[in-house]
Amino acid sequence: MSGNTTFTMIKPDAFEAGFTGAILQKFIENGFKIKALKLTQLRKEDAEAFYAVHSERPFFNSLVAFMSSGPIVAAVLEKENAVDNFRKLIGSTNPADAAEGTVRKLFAASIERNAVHGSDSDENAVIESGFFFTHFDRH
Ligand code: IDP
Ligand code: MG
Repeated sequence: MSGNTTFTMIKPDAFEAGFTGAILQKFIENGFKIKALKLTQLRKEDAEAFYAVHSERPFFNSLVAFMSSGPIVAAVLEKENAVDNFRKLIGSTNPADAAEGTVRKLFAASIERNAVHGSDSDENAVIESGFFFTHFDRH
């Protein structure tokens, strides 16, 4: 059975460009409820930990530098089948491949600076939410 929560970040490119309000509006319009929301900034070591699964990839150092370069907005979102529905809403990792109307198609500049994060599984949604929010915050 699929879960009803996912985790997202509005990444430094989209925050810096002033797209936070428009992106949150997209989430809400598409039926996602905001369960937790936080403006914060990752330190280099936070970004390394968050993206540890990608530590062997050639883009890792650049990704960590980018993700710690400025403010981000972290959120826990609720909808049925949240992980899959949210990944459909944000579109492909590379905005050049993302479908019309998706968040990355609308707001992302490049495969690295791709505006938003979305969890890839229910298990990771829980882990990633816990990275930014305590259990209490999610209720
Ligand atoms: P996802 O965010 O769509 O789940 P992942 O493969 O998990 O994509 O990659 C995590 C993040 O790493 C991406 O969102 C993007 O910011 C960055 N990234 C992924 N692939 C590349 C690449 O080929 N070059 C540069 N950055 C990349
Ligand atoms: Mg991913």
